[in-house]
Amino acid sequence: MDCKPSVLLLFLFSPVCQGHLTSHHSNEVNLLDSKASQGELGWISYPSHGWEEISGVDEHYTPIRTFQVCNVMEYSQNNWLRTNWIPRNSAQKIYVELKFTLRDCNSIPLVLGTCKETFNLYYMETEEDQGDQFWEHQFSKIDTIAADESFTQTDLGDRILKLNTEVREVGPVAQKGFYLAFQDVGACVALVTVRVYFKKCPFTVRNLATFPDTVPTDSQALVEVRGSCVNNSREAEPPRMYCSTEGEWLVPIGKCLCDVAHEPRGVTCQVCRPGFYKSSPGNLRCSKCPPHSHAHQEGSAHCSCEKNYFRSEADPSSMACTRPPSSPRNVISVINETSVILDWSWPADSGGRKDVTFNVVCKRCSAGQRKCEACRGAVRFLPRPAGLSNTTVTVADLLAHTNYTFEIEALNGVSALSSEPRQFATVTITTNQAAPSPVAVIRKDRTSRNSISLSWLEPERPNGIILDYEVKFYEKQEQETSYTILRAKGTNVTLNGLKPDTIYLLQIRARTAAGYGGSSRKFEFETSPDSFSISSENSQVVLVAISSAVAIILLSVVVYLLLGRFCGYSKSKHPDEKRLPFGNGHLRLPGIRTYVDPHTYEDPTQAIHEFARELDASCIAIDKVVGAGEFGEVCSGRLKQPSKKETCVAIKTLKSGYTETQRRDFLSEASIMGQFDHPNIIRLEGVVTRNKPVMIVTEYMENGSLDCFLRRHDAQFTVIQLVGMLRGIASGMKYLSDMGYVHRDLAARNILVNSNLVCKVSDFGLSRVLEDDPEAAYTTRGGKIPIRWTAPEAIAYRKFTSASDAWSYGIVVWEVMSYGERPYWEMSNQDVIKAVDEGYRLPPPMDCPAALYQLMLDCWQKDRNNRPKFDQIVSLLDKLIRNPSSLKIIANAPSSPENMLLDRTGADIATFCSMGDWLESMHTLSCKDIFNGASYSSCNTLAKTSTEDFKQVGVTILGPQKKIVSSITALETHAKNGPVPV
Ligand code: ACK
Repeated sequence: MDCKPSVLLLFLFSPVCQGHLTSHHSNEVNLLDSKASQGELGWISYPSHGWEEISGVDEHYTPIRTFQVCNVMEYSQNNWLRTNWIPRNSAQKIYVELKFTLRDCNSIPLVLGTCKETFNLYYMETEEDQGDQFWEHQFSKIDTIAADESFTQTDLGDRILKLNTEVREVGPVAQKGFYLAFQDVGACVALVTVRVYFKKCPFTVRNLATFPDTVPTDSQALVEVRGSCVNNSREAEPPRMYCSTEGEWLVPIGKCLCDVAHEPRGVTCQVCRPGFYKSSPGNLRCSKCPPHSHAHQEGSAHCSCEKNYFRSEADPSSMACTRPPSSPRNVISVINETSVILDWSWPADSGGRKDVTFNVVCKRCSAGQRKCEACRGAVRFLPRPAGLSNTTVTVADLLAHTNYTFEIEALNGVSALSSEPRQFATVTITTNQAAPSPVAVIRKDRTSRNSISLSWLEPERPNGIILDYEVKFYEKQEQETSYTILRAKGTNVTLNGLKPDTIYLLQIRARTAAGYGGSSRKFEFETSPDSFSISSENSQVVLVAISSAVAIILLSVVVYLLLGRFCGYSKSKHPDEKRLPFGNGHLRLPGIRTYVDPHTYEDPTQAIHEFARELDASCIAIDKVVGAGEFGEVCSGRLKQPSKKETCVAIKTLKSGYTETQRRDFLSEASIMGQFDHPNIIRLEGVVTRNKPVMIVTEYMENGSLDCFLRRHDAQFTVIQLVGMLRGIASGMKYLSDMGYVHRDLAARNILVNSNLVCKVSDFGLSRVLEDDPEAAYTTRGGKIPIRWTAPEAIAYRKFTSASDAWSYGIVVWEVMSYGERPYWEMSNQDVIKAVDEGYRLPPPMDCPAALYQLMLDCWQKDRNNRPKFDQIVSLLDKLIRNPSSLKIIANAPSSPENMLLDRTGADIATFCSMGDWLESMHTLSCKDIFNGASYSSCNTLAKTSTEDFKQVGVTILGPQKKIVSSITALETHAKNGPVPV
């Protein structure tokens, strides 16, 4: 056997080998580890000269037991090595890890072709240890094991040991235990270690739940495992996890929460430390006790308040403990006869709370303040005596010349919890002289046909010596239009000279040195019937007849006056009702009057004489110059025509040195105006063409042009008045559009206002369109157009229609509602065109009713067909006037910003970062300075700025303020909705 090869170098481990000797994973449970055995393993070797057990050392020079066989020189090898009985434990599937070396047959010289390079692995399950019995055929083969590596020969002839590691799975195993067996059929192999293990999911804690050691099943199915919450925690959602066949925990679901007064620390829930608390279950850390509270013990759910500090029931445990407020300070009283206004300062210490309120107790005191008693119920507190959130109260109905003490106490949410004595601020006052209270009781003592005797009781509170009583009476029927007043020294009076059988109403009031007291309520008395009077039935008939007649007359007068005085409310005479002289072969539609362009007349003088009356210059007296027009001065004066009343007139003159074209253009306005007859169109009285200066005489409008008028009377009209004016303008425009006349320059400056606030459309002309209007600017196409008032299609391609007039009307509405503000403020015409084209629109003026802003937006529809017609505008405004509550919803109220379209005022608002930038772009630098100093810097702050805020920072000049507020509305809308193009 000397020539028998050996496994050699079995225990010399090269560095390459060391990597294979990995440590076991924590989820592997060993059933057998040959390495762990120090002594003989005692495995059965059959035949006995096959496998032999040898002692060696591992890489750490720890002694280990190994088995080797190397009968390569002999034929028909069948050497078995059987392990001891291995209990299965709870394993369902076992793993066999073999570490071995194997010589490669080429490295063995002189082998006779019997050399093998594999061996076989077997197992056998049994319910119990079978001792030394061994029957080869009872074993089942697991696998043939070949070496990945083997002994190899280097060039130098050295052999290097390669340690192979092979793992095989066996399962399912079901019996109590099993044996492994290794069959060698002629290889040169050394079994260095044999390890048998199974896998498990090891005990773990996830989401504060513990999961026990779990052995996976042999199949691929996951094992669902329910976790248990760690100590001091409770299930928020049942904790679960899955154990995989590889012994890994998967998919943690659910969790546990640490109990009150406990916090998570690592995988446990621990009590809160002293000074900390936790009032609800959860996995947050314990919180530090809030101010004025403490937790001396560990594990506190709440912190207790320090002495004299409290927590109200509604206070959360995270809130600091608080205390009652100190007393109010600096009480001031302002006495007004028998009422007093008390005013005080906030307490120096509000106790750390915001819910401070005040109670006021009234005490009536004797002179010297020695004895005080609670005031009786008659005293009135405004708004109330207790629970005051403001630092003021008015106390009324006190007695005159009386001393009062008021105790003012500040309270907060914890005042009721404190046993400390309460602190008051007191103020003592003495009321003044006061007028007497009203006479409450009047009695009828005697009545006759012509007189009534009455008596009454002195007022409950005379508040001084009553000098006399005033007795006022009148016939009930006359409704106080005429009445009689008597004075009585005492408390009775006889009213003489009354009508028989008539009801009288009567009121009495007492007078002291302090003046008259309040009047009594109205008392009703009736005189005795007159025996000679007509029967009561007849008298009623007569009375009804008389009253009806009077009512009808009154009504007629009122209607007549209204018709004549208010443009907004008046029913205008229909244009067709008065026929004007037409002729000249122009096309007329039957029944519909249309406007005739005077330029279509070959001879313009003919047009003038067709439509305008020639006035005798001697009938006209010029008083003064009121303005300047394109062709000459505008004067006021008087017109006295034969057999007519003298009237005030406006006189437009044509300045001397005019050309024939200028004369024609000047008079064309009269030719146009003369065709119109409507209460809201300026009325032409006539022209003077035969004398010089040539004049156009119109009715006089006392208040001049609307834009200046509104600027002069900023914020002085009610919304209804403004809507009335707009209604008048719309009515005039309806008339013009019905006539087929397109105004082209409708703007507040071209509306005149008379003394009754009636608005009339003026400034008619042809070539004048826009020649004499200072607002008109040349467009790229050469026309001169008042850009800000003009519809986009008229600017772009001179498409002037009644629909473009409607656009201008929308601008007029904006001008009126903003009291003559300049549309688009200081933006350049080019910017206006661009902004409007991009879909942006003027924002609503301040306090503008939403309905009117909607009307503006409708007028500013890009598609002119979608704009309202003037008749629709008139009926809309009529409806608003009839239903004034519809005007109460304000367009610029933040509640309805979605209705508002944007004004970008020439620049992208989003690009302005500060109020300063914005204002700079608006050219209101004086305001900018103010704002910079007042920390109105961010757009957000700006958007929240109210008119009140502006007042505070000193922007009180109405122009810029309005401008800014409008811009703010735009900003606000922008901030909320982003830009909203139409
Ligand atoms: O705003 P105003 O005072 O009103 O200034 C202008 C100025 O003449 C130039 O147009 C005034 N004006 C024009 N027509 C009339 C009129 N019919 N009645 C009173 N003022 C008028 C206008």
